[in-house]
Amino acid sequence: MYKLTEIAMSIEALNHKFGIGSRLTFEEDENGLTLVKISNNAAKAVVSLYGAHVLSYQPTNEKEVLWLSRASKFEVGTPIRGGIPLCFPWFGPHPEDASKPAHGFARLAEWSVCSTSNNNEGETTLELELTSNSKTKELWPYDFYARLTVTVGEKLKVDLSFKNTGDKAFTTSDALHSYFNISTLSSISIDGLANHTYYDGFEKEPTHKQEAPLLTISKEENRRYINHSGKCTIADQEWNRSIGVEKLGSNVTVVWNPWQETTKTIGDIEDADYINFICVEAANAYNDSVTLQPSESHQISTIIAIE
Ligand code: TA6
Repeated sequence: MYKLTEIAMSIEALNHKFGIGSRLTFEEDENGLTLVKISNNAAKAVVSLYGAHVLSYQPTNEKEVLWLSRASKFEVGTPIRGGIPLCFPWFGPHPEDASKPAHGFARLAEWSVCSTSNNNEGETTLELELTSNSKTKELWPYDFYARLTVTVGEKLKVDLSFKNTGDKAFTTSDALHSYFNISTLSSISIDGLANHTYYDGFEKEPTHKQEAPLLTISKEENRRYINHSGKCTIADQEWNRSIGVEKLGSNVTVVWNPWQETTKTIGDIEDADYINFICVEAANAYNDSVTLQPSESHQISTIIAIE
């Protein structure tokens, strides 16, 4: 188990210092995780301080936008399945040491609150931070400061920024691994990926190119599109809605669904539930990995809205 950072403040102290009336409150869930509940005129959202993990985003009068597995464990040491896991400071397996946690340790760490606010547009913003420490250095020997900014309104904006606070350069890969709630896989198509080249799964070279204007999912997919910085739109016929997924600071887009057989090997997704989500992820990886010299920063963002 990786206990990377301690819970810094009690629920009472968090509400006292950072609560904003009924718009933003802190609660402990039944598993002992600290949740931030945000509710304003435009939307509701839930964020876990464990992992700085957005668990839910629901615009007013809309269905839930993010998918959260009903089989997810909500325990320290295990990543939460669904919502928006943060992959940092590496995406996928560690490049040299497979014993290190997949997708890095950001999703396994307790993050601290640094600010909360409302703006004139009625949006509510939560800022969380994570600083390197002796435990993170056992896994990755660099000094960094990371900040996650979640803004909840008619759109959900999630920005992950990280700075090299040490004296040696480092290279990272990362992702905002968003799981989207859909009626069923056969009802969706994804626009925005045509003519882009992709790695299929873990292949060494990106040998595939998407010719079809729309991507439909009828088997396991694990596509990593390179040189892609544009918008994707997930059209869901049955629910008569589209989810727009825009991004900044990312040139790799990942589309993942494990389909039937692989889902059976994943302990925290019920066998039948793979049809209810699709991952469309903003990433920095491959030719878009990020190298930061001392004092340099990078930001990757995803902007999600029902259209
Ligand atoms: O983004 C796709 C992917 O990297 C897949 O290869 C699959 O493993 C998925 O993420 C989930 O990873 P996780 O470590 O959360 O089980």
